[in-house]
Parts: sequence; structure tokens; C-alpha cells
Amino acid sequence: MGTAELWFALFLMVSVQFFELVISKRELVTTPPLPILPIPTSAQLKWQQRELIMFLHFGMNTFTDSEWGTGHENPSLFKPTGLDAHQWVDVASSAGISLVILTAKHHDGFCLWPSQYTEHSVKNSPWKNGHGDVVQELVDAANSKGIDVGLYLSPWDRHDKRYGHELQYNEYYLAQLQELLRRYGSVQEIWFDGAKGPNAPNMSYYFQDWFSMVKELQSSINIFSDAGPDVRWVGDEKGYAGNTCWSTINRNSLRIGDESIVGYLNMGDPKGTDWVPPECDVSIRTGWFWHKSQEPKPLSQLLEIYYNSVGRNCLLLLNVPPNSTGLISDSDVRRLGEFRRAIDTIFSTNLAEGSICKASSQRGGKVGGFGPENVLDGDHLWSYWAPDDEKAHEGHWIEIVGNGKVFTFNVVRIQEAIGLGQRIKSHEIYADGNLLATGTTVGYKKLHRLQMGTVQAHRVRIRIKKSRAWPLISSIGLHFDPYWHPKKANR
Ligand code: FUL
Repeated sequence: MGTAELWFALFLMVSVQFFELVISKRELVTTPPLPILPIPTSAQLKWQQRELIMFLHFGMNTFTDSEWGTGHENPSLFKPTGLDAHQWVDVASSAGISLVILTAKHHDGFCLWPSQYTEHSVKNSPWKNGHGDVVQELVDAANSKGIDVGLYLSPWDRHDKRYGHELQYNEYYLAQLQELLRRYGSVQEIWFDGAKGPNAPNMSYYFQDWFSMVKELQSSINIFSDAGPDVRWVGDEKGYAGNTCWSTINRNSLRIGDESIVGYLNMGDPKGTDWVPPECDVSIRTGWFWHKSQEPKPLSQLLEIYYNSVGRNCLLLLNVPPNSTGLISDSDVRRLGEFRRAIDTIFSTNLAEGSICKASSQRGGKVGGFGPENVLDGDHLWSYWAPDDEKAHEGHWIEIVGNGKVFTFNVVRIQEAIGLGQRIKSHEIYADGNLLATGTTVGYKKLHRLQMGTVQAHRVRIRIKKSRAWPLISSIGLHFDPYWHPKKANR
């Protein structure tokens, strides 16, 4: 080997060693922490992010000025003169609602689609000379706007003669489920109402058969009932979740229609083995069905409902009932529009944006790490702050610093990375070292509307006092709610 070749071989050896050194020194990307079970399914995660969905109570009761029909109503009474499902869907869409749930059959047993298993349906009504199908009209309108559809099929039936004859009725109910879930394309939520009146009190429903059939026919559907399996009732019809609200619960302790569990449903259970988040159903009016004599709730009440549902880790299922013309009334359209504008006014600006974020510790380094700045990046699920698990015993906090800027706010929003489980059990909020508010669970979204009103501060710190495993916070917001006047509200 000549001298030149010798130098070249030497150069190669040194280069290889140098690159090996660089590679070994390069920081590995930090792995995400382990989840804490139970965790949501992808359908539940999608559902949770909808935040606000719409109920459409429409049917025989709309024409008889009642809430619970007797089941003896003549189908000839069902005659909307200007039914337009496109209007329903447009109203939903302009309110930022992505899922609408229609009462395909309420307790009176009258079916809004021409079921082949009963004569008590639209097919014997004067509407469209018996050729109409409200479910189909809703599905077509929703498809044209990219809105998802859910259906309510009341188990309690005050019309059908099979009700009370267990096997026959369960077969009838299953037959209708199959019609609805096979005929109308994708259905994203099915509502099994727990209400049950005194006709045939011992009537048992074959929930397991029903649920299995639903999942077989619609793979991405969420099943709602008092007891889930995917979404649970919140335990009241005011639209309020518990101040403490876990998405986790023990399904073994739940029985559909059991009044004694409403408190448990309202709060959930930190030791729950099942992920079954609550849905807050409430009507924009007093009744579920449209009545000429009723008006929509004031905006302040709707906002109160929003803070107590969406702001407590829940979904708000707001009922907006079409009237006897078959349209959503102008007064409801206006109120819903005001409600949407109010939500946007409050939450479209995060006053914390562009601030500096500090934390008690952080998992991993700068590369692919879980630094506190992740809470301001606009991703509310998969990008989050995680503390260093070696320092779990030291207590965790995260702080938003204005860097010369003063924050003027009256709402604090905190969101957990629920894809990895719900964790936070108790927390406190401080402004410039002063305690502003205390809270328990956070979950997908916790909204603190401050009782003391508007606050000015340079630094806002959230201290996690207790949590199942280390907390993972995906988003923090400081907001100003111009509709919030605590003194007036407290009077
Ligand atoms: C209840 C029913 O009895 C009401 O009529 C309404 O449908 C509400 C959503 O659920 O159980």
C-alpha cells in the first residue's frame, strides 16, 4: 500500500468513528407515557370532540300538544304542512353542530319511517299521502351538508299490542332496529331511552341482543343508554353534569331505568373499569316537543348549561324541536344563533396565546418532548405537557407567563389528553400567587367561570393536587366572557 492509500484508509477509519460518535450522542425521541386504563374507543373520542349535538323531538306529540302520547292517537293527526329537513340541518350546521338525533319513534309508538312491522306510522298519515319518510328526508339533508345522523327508538311503546309480551315485543323492537340501521346508511349514535311507564311493568328488554345487533350493523356507532355501553345518561334533564365528573364508571353497578343510580351517573367513578362518558340532554324549551305556548330559554341560561355540561367534561345534547309546520321555529333559530355566537365570542380568542409556559418538570428533552408549550399549540388531544415521572412525588404545576403582558380574563379552560385516560382528581388555579379557583376532575374539558368576575394577572398557575398517575394536560386557555356578570347572577 502506497502512502496516499495509507492516508486514505486512515481518513476513512476516522470518519466512520466520528459519525458513530455523532449518532450515539444524538438524543433519542422521548416515548409517550403509558395510558392509564380504561381509555376511550376511537368512536368515543370522535363523539367527545363534537361538544354540542342536537336532538330533534318531533312526532305525534308535536300535533297533539303533549309530551307523552297515549299511543291511541290517529295517524291522520300527523300532517306537517311544510316539513323541510334541510332547514333543520342548516340550523344545526350554522350552530356548528355535527350530529343530529331524531326521535324515529317516541313512547307513543308512532313511527316516522314507513316500518313494515306496524301500521302506526307515517304511511297511514295524510303527510305526502302516506308516501313520506321523515328519517329518509333527514338522512338526505344531513348527507348533503356533511352532518351525521343519530336515531332515538323508544323501547317503551304505548301503542303496540306486543308490548308486555316479552319475546314478541323484543323481536318487534329488534326488527325495527334492523330496519333503521340497515336502510339509512351510517348512523353515528343510537338512543335507548330508559323511560318506562306502568303498562307492563315487568316487561324486560333484551338489551344484550339489541346492543350486539347494533354493533354488528354499524361499526362506528355509539350506543347511548343510562348504562352505556358507549355513552351514559348524565342522570338529569337539566343539562348539568356533576362538578366532579369522571368518564369512567363501573357498568356492573348500572341498571337501565334505575332511579337510585342517578347520582353515580352524574359523577362517574375514578375507580371505574369502563370508559362511558356522560351526555347531557336538555331542551332549548321547557318541553321536549314543540308547544305553541312555549318559548326558548334565555341565552344566559343556555350559557349556564354549556358551562355545566361541556365545561364539566360532557357532551351537550341540546333539543331543538321542529314545530307542527315541520320547521324549527324562528325564535329557536335566533336563540341558537345567539348561543353559537356567544360561544365563539368567548372561546375563539385564547388570551394565553403566544405566552411563555413553565412547568414543575417535563418528560424528556426538547426533541419530541412533552414540554409545557404543548398546551398552547392548538392540538387538544395528542400534544400535551407531561411531567417527568421520576419527579412524580414533587407535586406538579404548569404556569402561563405573560412576559410583560397582563392577562384580563374571567374563564380558565383546562383540557386533559384523555386519549391516555382521565387522570386529574383535584387542582387549583393561582393568579400572581393568589388562589383563584379550586376544582376536582378535568377530563376532556374543564371550564372555570370565575366567581369573583374579571381578573388581571401576569402569571396564571395550575397546580395539580391529586391525580391517577401523572397528569397530562393538552390545552390551557384564558378567556374573557362578556356575558358573565357574577354579581347579577348571584342576586
Ligand atoms: C325521556 C323521555 O321520557 C322524554 O320524553 C324525552 O324523550 C327525554 C329525552 O327522555 O326519558
